[in-house]
Amino acid sequence: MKISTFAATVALLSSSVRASPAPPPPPPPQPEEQTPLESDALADQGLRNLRLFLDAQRVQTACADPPGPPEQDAQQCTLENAAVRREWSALSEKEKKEYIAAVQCLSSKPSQTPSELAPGAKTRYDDFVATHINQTLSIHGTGNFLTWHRYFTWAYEQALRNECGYTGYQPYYNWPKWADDPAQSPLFDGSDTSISGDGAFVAGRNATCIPSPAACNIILPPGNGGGCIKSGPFKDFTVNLGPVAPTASNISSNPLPNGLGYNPRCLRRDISVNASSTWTPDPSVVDLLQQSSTISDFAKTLQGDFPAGFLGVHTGGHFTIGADPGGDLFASPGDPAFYFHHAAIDRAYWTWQNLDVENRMYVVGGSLTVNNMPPSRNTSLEDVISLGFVGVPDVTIRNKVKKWISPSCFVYIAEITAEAAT
Ligand SMILES: *[C@@H]1O[C@H](CO)[C@@H](O)[C@H](O)[C@H]1NC(C)=O
Ligand SMILES: *[C@@H]1O[C@H](CO)[C@@H](O)[C@H](O)[C@H]1NC(C)=O
Ligand SMILES: *[C@@H]1O[C@H](CO)[C@@H](O)[C@H](O)[C@H]1NC(C)=O
Ligand SMILES: *[C@@H]1O[C@H](CO)[C@@H](O)[C@H](O)[C@H]1NC(C)=O
Ligand SMILES: *[C@@H]1O[C@H](CO)[C@@H](O)[C@H](O)[C@H]1NC(C)=O
Ligand SMILES: [Cu+2]
Repeated sequence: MKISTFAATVALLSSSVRASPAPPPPPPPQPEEQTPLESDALADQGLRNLRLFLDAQRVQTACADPPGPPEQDAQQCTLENAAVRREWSALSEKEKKEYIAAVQCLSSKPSQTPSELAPGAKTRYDDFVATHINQTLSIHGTGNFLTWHRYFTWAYEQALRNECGYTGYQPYYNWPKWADDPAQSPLFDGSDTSISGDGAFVAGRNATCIPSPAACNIILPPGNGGGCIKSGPFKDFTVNLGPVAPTASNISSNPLPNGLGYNPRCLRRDISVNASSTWTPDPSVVDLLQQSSTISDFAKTLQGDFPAGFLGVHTGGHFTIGADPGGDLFASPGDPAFYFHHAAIDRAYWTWQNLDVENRMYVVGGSLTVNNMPPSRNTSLEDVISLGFVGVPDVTIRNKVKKWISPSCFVYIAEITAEAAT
């Protein structure tokens, strides 16, 4: 079947309805002090729960006589030896620059994807984009969405470390903290310790309609960008793959219908205060974490219900970045910002699991097809996640739901009060 037929069911597709006004005046400066976020408090609560759970498990293991089969994973990975993923603003200037240099390194190394499968995959960075494009319609709105993206983000972190000498872990972008003004966040402020900022302003653009112009249930007005990013470390970054389902207009189309052909172009962004302030402020994340009683509820609330006019935190975060390839469901990992957003998605999943460790560890919900269209069997813990030419071993979902398992052994720490030392 053609991608475009499927893509019609995937509501990141959208288009144009209204002409945009001139860009608004610059926003007032952010207050220096921020009140603690309730969503961060829930993450901390989750971490305390996890510690208690692991301590209890350790006691049980120690008391077992004769010892039962060793809980190998728990022994290999503890809270003490887990990797710590931090918010970008908690990294020092040196750590930020090391991360940025590693991404640039990955995007200068040769691809491992056979060129007959993806002629547009030129770099190691592109191997990740190609895999995501290739599997888009079996990893979104499906039961493996959370675990697939957990493994994908981990694999990227490993490539930065093992192939490009990065010594830290994948940082995340804490949506609510910057929801009022993402372009002023340390991640997107355009400085040399950011991952570059907004695109150049392109006038005369239409709003984005979701799920489609015919069903304009959610309207996202154009932001202050839309064009190529103007400054910062990724100013000269080249996007090679896609588009497949672009929401930005005026992008040269890919030579191949599957989006895997070679289509070099600039990285464009359209940072959207409308998307972030409407869909990712603290109460939205708190609701997601507190009101989702099952894994299916959680995944559904996270990914939105477009016919009902609900964009959700996941798509809201993608459209906070926007433009090309950020606003393209298939090609979005072509913007390095993707991994910060998806680390935050994974942190939300991790937090939700930790809020009820015993009941939320080995659960999976959803089917094999996008929003179960056409109907398919339910996802199973034994289903395999394969990341193609990203080059990591195939794993079962069972292996990824348990987050402290080796090799993906990590915790998220907010460090909301940490002062970034330089
Ligand atoms: C795309 O997926 C197919 C089916 O799983 C696989 O055979 C192929 O190698 C993949 N291509 C890329 C570029 O990963
Ligand atoms: C905006 O939408 C109008 C009406 O659908 C269309 O004619 C026009 O080409 C669009 N403009 C852009 C820049 O996409
Ligand atoms: C569209 O792209 C062309 C060529 O890159 C450029 O000259 C033109 O200004 C762009 N128009 C808009 C509305 O972005
Ligand atoms: C976002 O844009 C929509 C559509 O233009 C508008 O109705 C809404 O008020 C905007 N929200 C914010 C917070 O700017
Ligand atoms: C999938 O799981 C749901 C929820 O547990 C259940 O209601 C449904 O019948 C299952 N579907 C199939 C095809 O087994
Ligand atoms: Cu994705």
